[in-house]
Amino acid sequence: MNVLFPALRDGSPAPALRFGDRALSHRQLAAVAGPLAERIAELAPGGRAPLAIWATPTPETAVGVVAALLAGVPAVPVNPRIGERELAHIVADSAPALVLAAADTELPGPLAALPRLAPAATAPGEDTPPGPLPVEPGDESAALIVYTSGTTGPPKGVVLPRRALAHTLDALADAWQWTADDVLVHALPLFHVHGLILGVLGPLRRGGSVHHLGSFSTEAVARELSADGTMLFGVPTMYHRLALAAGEDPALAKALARARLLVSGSAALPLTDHERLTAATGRRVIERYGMTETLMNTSVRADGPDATGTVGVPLPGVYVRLVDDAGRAVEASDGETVGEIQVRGPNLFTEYLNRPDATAAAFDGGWFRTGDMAVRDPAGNYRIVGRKATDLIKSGGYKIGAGEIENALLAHPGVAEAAVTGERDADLGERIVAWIVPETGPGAAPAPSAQELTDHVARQLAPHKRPRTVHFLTALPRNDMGKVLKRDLRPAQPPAGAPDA
Ligand code: MCA
Ligand code: AMP
Repeated sequence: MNVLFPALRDGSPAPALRFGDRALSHRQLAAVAGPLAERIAELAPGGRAPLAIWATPTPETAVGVVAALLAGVPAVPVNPRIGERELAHIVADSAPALVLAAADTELPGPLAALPRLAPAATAPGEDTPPGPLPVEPGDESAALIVYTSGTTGPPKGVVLPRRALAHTLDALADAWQWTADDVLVHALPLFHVHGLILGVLGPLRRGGSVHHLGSFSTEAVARELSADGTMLFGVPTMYHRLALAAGEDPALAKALARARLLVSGSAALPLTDHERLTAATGRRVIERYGMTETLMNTSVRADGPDATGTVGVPLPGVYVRLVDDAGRAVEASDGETVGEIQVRGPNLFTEYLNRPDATAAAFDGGWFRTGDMAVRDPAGNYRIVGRKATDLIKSGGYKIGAGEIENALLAHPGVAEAAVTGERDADLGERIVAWIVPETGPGAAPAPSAQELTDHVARQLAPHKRPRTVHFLTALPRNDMGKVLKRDLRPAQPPAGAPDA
C-alpha cells in the first residue's frame, strides 16, 4: 500500500490541481514534485528531521507536500498567519531541517533562519516526461505532523503515519463513492487535516482533481459548482453562510443542487442550517466526523439512508465505541444513552511529538479517547451531543484551547488575570470570549482596550484565535482552591465588544 498517489506514477494527463488560473495535471505534478523530492531528501536525509511548509492556499503548498511525501520526509504545515509565540513553539518542538515556501514569500525569523527550497508550480508541457519518482517509505513512517490545540499549554504535534492517510482516504472513497471523475471544490486552509489531507491529498489519491478557491465566498462556490465541480467540502460556518445566501440567490441554490455531494465536517452543522439548505436546494448535506489524531471515524454514507443530524456510521476498518463515566462500554443503541466516543483502527495517529505523557493519557488500552460525547441510534448512526472539555472551543471549525489564549493574554503587561470561554454563535458555532482583570496598583500600565487585547492574541497566536468579545471585571469568580469558576462568569457592564472583522 506504500504508493500514496498511483496517478502520479501512471503519468496520468488528467487534471489534478487548480488554484485560480493555475492548474497541473497528475503528470505535470509528478514532473515538478519528483525533482523537489530529490532535493528534499538531500537536505533531510532519511526523513529523520521533518520539514516545515508555509501552507498558503496555493499550488506551491500542494506540490511541496506531495514532494515531501514522495521523499519520505514528514511535513509540518504552518499557518501563514501564525503568530510569534505559536511559531516559536512549533519550530522549537519539531526542529525542522528545512522550510518549503513559495519563492516570493518573506518568512518570519525562526523559519527564515532555515535552509529553504521553493516548490515550483509552473506547469511543464504535457510532453515533458516526468523523471522516475523515488521509492516511497513504509506505511508506518511519519507523513505529516499537524499541530492541534489541547485544553492547556501550547499545541501538540500529531504524528500521522502514511498508513493513516491511505486508510482514511480509501475509507471515504468507499463511503462517498469518490472516484477519479470527481472534481472537489473547497476553500479550506491547507494547514489542517480537513483542507490538506481530505481536500488535496484525497483527490490526488483518487486520481481526480481539486479546485481550491483561495478564500471562501458564496459567489466562488456558486461559480465552481455551476461549472464542473461535483463535490463540496466545508466547515459549518461555510454551510451556514451558503444556507443564508442560497435562500436569496436562485443561481447559488441551483449550483448547490447540481453537486453530487455536499460534505460538512470539523464541527456540528446545526439542524436549522441543514433545513435551510434543503429548503433552498432540495439537497441534503452529509456530515462526517473526525479529529486530527484519528483522521476520519464515521460518516453518513452517500449510498445509505438519510441520517441528517447524525455523523453517520463507522467507516470501513474503524472501530467505534461509547464509554460511560465508569469506563464501561455502552451497549445501548437507543439514541439516548450518552457515552464518550473512543476509536481504534488504522486511521489513528502514532503519537504526540515529544509528548509520551500526553500520548499515554490519550489512550484507554488500544482505544483513543476523543473527548466527544455521543449517542448511537438504532440504525447505528452516531449523534454528537457535546464535549467532555469545556476548555476546548470550536470556532469557524478551528479547535482552540482556552488555556493557550489565556496564556497569551496573561503575557500582556496590562492583564492581571484572564479567563477564556466559548459562547454560542450562529455563524462561527462558538465565539471566543475573554474575561479580563486589568493590572492595577502603583506603576501599572493603563488598562488595555478590547481591541488592543484582540490584536495582541492575533499577533501572538493567529487571527482565528483572537477573542471576539472582551469583558473587563474587577475579579474572576474562584472556588476555595483558587480555580476559576467559568460557569459563574457574568459581564460586569455591557460588553466592550472587540470590533470584529
Ligand atoms: C481580523 N483579522 C485580523 C484581525 N481581525 N487579522 C489580524 N489581527 C486582527 N485583530 C482578519 C483575518 O486575518 C481575516 O483576513 C479576516 O480578518 C477575517 O478573519 P476571521 O474572522 O477569522 O475569518 P472568518 O470570516 O471568521 O472565517 C470563517 C472561515 C474560517 C472562512 C469559515 O474560520 C475558516 O477557514 N475555517 C476553517 C477551519 C478548518 O479548516 N478547520 C479544520 C480543522 P482575510 O479576510 O484577509 O482572510 S481539521 C479538523 O477539525 C478535523 C480533522 C475535521 O474533522 O475536519
Ligand atoms: P480537530 O482537533 O481540530 O481535529 O477537531 C476535532 C474535533 O472536531 C472533534 O473532536 C469534534 O469535536 C469536532 N468535529 C469534527 N467533525 C465533527 C462533526 N461532523 N460534528 C461535530 N463535531 C465534529
